[in-house]
Amino acid sequence: MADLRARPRVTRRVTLECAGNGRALLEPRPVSQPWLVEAVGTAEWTGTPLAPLLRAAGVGEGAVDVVFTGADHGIERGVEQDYQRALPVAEALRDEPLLAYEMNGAPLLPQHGAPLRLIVPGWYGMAHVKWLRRITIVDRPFDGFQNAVAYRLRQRPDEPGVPVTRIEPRALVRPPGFPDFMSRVRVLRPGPVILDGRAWSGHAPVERVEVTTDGATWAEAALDPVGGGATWGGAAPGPAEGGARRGGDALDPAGDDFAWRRWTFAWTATPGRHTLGARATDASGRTQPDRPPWNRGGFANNLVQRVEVAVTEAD
Ligand SMILES: Nc1nc2c(c(=O)[nH]1)N[C@H]1C(S)=C(S)[C@@H](COP(=O)(O)O)O[C@H]1N2
Ligand SMILES: [Mo]
Repeated sequence: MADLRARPRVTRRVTLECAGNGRALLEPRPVSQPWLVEAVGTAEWTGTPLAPLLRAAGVGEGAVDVVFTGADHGIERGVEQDYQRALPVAEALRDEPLLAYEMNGAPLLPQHGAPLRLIVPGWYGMAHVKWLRRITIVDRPFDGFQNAVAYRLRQRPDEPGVPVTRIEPRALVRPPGFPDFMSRVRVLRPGPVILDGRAWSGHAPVERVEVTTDGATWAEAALDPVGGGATWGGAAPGPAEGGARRGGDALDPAGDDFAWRRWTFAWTATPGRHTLGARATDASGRTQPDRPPWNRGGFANNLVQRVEVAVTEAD
């Protein structure tokens, strides 16, 4: 660890989303962690870039995959294993991946992978191997469980499927008002309200967020400038307050490229029931579907979110 800390140090704000986020909204429902839309967050990660370390170790001509091994060991679907995930060598040698030992300006916590974890900006959570113990460059495609069996998009059990890689675009609405305990419907008063939320994609920067307040027609939302301190949830500081960052280090020049962005939309709430939603489109043209993209593992379901609200009569 002392050698790693002595290497160049960078800080990047990265949105990390579990590939299973949205799984519990699928029908039939795949049996695994029943995430709705909550399995996502953004943090500032500080560590040392991976690529220079790999180059220093020597990447041979025939290098194909880079395998990251965590310290956790268990059984999944009958297979005893260490948690291991491989990245294609070209991905591992990009500028973005880092070996992180700090999170939000504090030492990395045990539950987030202390003492050292891999951060692969833009990729779904399974790639960000925690509790790193070993990094191995291999000269053939890695066939470990988490790459070859678990994280694949399949319609049928007997097909090889497509590997799960980068995060599909998604926008979330910060539920306005306050909740009704049992139904979870959000209750708010009539009148003008600023709706807001977050939008992200692991493929390319988010270019556009559209909002619906009737569940059917769409209008353009405003995107906050990149950065701006919208990392820790709650009431995000507006652009005027600028970077209300808590971390110790300045962000890297490209340190915001894979972090979510805040969006806002001015709405006048009228009495009655409304269905709110937001839809992100990124610079690669990818956007969010209205029908859930079903697969056996329940991965990458970036279905447009629906938030039911009940606006009260004027007081
Ligand atoms: N060693 C190890 N790393 C791991 C995992 C794991 O089970 N073991 N789970 C992965 C998955 S599926 C996700 S979504 C993220 C979650 O990161 P967090 O616990 O910091 O939120 O860790 C990833 N890294
Ligand atoms: Mo995950």
